[in-house]
Amino acid sequence: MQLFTLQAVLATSLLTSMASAKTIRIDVGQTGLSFTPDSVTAAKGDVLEYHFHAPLPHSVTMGDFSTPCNPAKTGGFYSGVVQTASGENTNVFSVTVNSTDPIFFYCTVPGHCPAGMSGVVNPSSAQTLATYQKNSQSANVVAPPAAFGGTLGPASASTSSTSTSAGATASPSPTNGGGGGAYGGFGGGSTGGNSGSAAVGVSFVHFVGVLGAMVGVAVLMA
Ligand SMILES: *[C@@H]1O[C@H](CO)[C@@H](O)[C@H](O)[C@H]1NC(C)=O
Ligand SMILES: [Cu+2]
Repeated sequence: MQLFTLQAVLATSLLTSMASAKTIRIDVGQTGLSFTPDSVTAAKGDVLEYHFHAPLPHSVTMGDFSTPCNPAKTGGFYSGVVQTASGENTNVFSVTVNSTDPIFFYCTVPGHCPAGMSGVVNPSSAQTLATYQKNSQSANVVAPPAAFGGTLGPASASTSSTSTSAGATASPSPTNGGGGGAYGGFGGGSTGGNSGSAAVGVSFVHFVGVLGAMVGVAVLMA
């Protein structure tokens, strides 16, 4: 009886640990040729969710620090070019973060990456966005042949327009007067996200501990 209770407690905390992956919203082309925010901290398992805005076509693809505006030589992702008629696109591009190594990303539409349309996940002191963008200014822009490495589809409930930026999408023009306020709010959230990544780290340790305990219980029951 006690073992079953213990199992229930362990299973619950296991689920709690696994639910701590974050969805990180990044707006694409909402404020000119830029990603907002253009620098984020993410843990393994977190999901980057790119939200595209009118009027210009944009894309997002993973690059390498050493070759700005060119696709990553191994792995990565590419959304394909996304055209948005007005406001915010109903589809978002979602990609899972698989490690805490720096991930540079940029827009493949001609001219955009050299103009500074790039960003980074988990920058390091050796690989900064400032250096990447400086080296991008004279780079040739290359796009992967086809979309891969993520999914293009409706946003998750937590970041959908209706729940976080109804004012921005209801606006018929992409001038984003209202959006500024909504995304100011998001900026605060992203700070929370940074401290959240520490929490995810703790959760992972917790998760490993829980796994160990479950193995112990299985041994006891055998
Ligand atoms: C993470 O792994 C998945 C599955 O292999 C892949 O599709 C995705 O592109 C990877 N994410 C990154 C940031 O490379
Ligand atoms: Cu672009």
